Amino acid sequence: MCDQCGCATTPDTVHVHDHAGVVTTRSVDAQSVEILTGLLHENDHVAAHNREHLDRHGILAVNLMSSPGSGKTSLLEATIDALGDRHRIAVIEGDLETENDARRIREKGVPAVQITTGQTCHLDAHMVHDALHALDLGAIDILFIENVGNLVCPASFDLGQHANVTLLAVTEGDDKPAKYPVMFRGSDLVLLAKADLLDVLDDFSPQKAVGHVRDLANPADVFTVSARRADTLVPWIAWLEDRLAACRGGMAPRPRSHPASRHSHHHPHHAGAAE
Ligand SMILES: Nc1nc2c(ncn2[C@@H]2O[C@H](COP(=O)(O)OP(=O)(O)OP(=O)(O)O)[C@@H](O)[C@H]2O)c(=O)[nH]1
Ligand SMILES: [Zn+2]
Ligand SMILES: [Zn+2]
Ligand SMILES: [Zn+2]
Repeated sequence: MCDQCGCATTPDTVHVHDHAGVVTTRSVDAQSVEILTGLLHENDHVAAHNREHLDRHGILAVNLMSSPGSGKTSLLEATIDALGDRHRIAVIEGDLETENDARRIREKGVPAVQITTGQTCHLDAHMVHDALHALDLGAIDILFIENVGNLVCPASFDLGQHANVTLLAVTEGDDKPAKYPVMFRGSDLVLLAKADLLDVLDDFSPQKAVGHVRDLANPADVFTVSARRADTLVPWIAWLEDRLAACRGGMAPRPRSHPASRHSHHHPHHAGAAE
């Protein structure tokens, strides 16, 4: 059983994400664990370098994560409508394929860099570094990094962000924090998304969702939002502006999941399975 992706594995294989986005399968032995640990170590170094770039420019960088289709891009579109007049926003979009999300953001008049990861199920610090150099950092106040839709792997790769924000759509069930503890334990904010659907999804309990986050010893705020109702975004916008003020004051926050906790990250997987 894979300790990260949750899928069944043969016990003797491990897949290695390298920073070019290539996934290879190797036997689990001392050497491959060493290679994997080394790659994650290198990722953390690049992430720290990214954070230096961002801090130098007083930019707030938010890593947005969720399952596929939970509403990350829709929330960004609504956030740009709510905040775009007051602050300069830019977006890095991560998807396996297509430029669709970056196109949606650009239609709002906001710069967006699309990263297509191909086989890789998460963004890493090298990909984000390349994207940072494609942006004008002097012209950005808030940078959103929309990670690949996946509740597992993105939790293990530091990108240089200041905060982790995880969406949990009310269509997904309120037990997701219990099932995907690494991601929800490392979240600085949890957004219960698509809240306009709560009336018809009577089995989703926001209180239970909050309880599952607390069970992970995470005191993070949990807000209920709908991309379709601007009034629901007020606490989210205030949360962003608080952290932006901290970045500008030289007190940039650090994300909850610290790189040190990831150095033993092993990522066993199906032999030869597509990721
Ligand atoms: N009712 C409702 N639907 C929403 C809301 N937000 C997003 N959706 C719908 O959910 C679907 C997926 O939304 P996206 O914003 O593309 O989701 P995503 O998380 O960016 O998806 P990936 O990038 O593919 O992981 C679309 O059909 C949206 O219209 C919301 O607040 N309410
Ligand atoms: Zn998206
Ligand atoms: Zn650089
Ligand atoms: Zn994986």
